[in-house]
Amino acid sequence: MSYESYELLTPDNLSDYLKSQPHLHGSVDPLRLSVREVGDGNLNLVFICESPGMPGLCIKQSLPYVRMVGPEWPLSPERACAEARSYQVASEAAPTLVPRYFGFDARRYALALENLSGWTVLRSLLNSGVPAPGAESDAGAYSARMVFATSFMGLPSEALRRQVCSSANAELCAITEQLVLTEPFVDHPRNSFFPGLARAVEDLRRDRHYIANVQRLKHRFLTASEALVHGDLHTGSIMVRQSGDRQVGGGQGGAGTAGDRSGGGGEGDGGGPSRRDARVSPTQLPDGEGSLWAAKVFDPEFCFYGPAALDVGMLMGNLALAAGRAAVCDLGTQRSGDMLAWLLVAVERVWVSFEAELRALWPARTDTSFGDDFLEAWLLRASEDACGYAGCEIVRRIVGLAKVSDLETLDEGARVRAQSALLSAARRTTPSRLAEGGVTDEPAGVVRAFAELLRSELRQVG
Ligand code: SR1
Ligand code: MG
Repeated sequence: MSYESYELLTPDNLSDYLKSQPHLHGSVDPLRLSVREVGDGNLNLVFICESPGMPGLCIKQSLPYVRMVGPEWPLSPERACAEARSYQVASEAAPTLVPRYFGFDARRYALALENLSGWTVLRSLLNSGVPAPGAESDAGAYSARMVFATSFMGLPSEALRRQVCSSANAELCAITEQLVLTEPFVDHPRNSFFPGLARAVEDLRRDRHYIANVQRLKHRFLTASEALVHGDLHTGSIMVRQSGDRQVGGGQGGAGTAGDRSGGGGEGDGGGPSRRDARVSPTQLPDGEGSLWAAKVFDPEFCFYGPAALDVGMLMGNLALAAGRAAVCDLGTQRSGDMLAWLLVAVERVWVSFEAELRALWPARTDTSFGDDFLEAWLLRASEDACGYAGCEIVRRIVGLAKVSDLETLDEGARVRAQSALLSAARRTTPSRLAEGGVTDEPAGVVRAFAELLRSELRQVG
């Protein structure tokens, strides 16, 4: 590995470290500091630093190895440079949808970020049986804004080529290539699952049509440098907080430009001729009473120039995993049903928001020789990619190394029931199988077909 050795931060040395970072003293006072290490992810150290009467800070430092495995799996801390790049772009392109970014210390591989102590990790909230309407739309809008700002849509071609060259994140991409797009589909020592799932896993691996689509998606992961994507957008990479109330039928749920929570329907502005609002209108999706939630996306250390729909797809897959949990969890019949219903709607809304935000931004594209018909074709393929990546994410979180608490905290019987249903749904995420279940000549129809097949698989496992 080619990085210089560096001192790891600890609760004991953070005060001295922060003294050496005067630009952070508006957020914390190094002399009156309390520090908590809160990193519960797979890779890094994360410290919440607070001083009385001040906003506080989050300091995130990359470890030189994979935390979930230990020093025997070395990993260059330079992924923190990639994460800094993503925050830099997001601070301009989607400032309300990410934590505030205070800068990067390249000597210590440490990022300084907004303290989100009042916020909750979306996965934890969902595991406790609480829906977060609004958060899924924010996440879809985040992805769209990043795609627009970093792709051919928002960048002149020379700048785009330079960005592609300077944004490689090879070591982390290799992890995703292995853990998400390769190992779960073959016999590999890092995989594990209950014996009750062996038949379903075997069937999936022998399904040549499905595996060919996984390989198409892996090939796109390797070669399609469309946009600077987050690369690991799951429900553990999103913080949420209640942001207000909404009214029944208020139409706040889906396609509003993120941050604009005031206008009925919130369709954003800049509508050009290619916007087909009727086809993606949030009023197609059930809306309800209750709280609205705001989201902030964090942890973009896996970012790279890749397929534009990777992020929405991964998130849709993780919402599907949460739906698997809701289908077998007993929260009381009414609450379980509501939770499952919301999660299935949320899968669609991630896409609806992504699509609507891109359509709203499209009139401002840099190269208007790309016309509206091109956008339609691009969105259609993106929706197929999104469903495909959702399927891969489902499979890898069930079969592969990095599991999710949504399912791991269930007892064996419930877990196998939910996982079997989810694997069946994943196998149907190829474009032609989705076409059997719905109207798939339009992007929102492709994603609706995915949500419908999840609904029908999960209906049977409760
Ligand atoms: C070895 S890292 C395992 C997983 O953790 C990260 O959050 C990514 O999802 C990766 O696949
Ligand atoms: Mg992570």
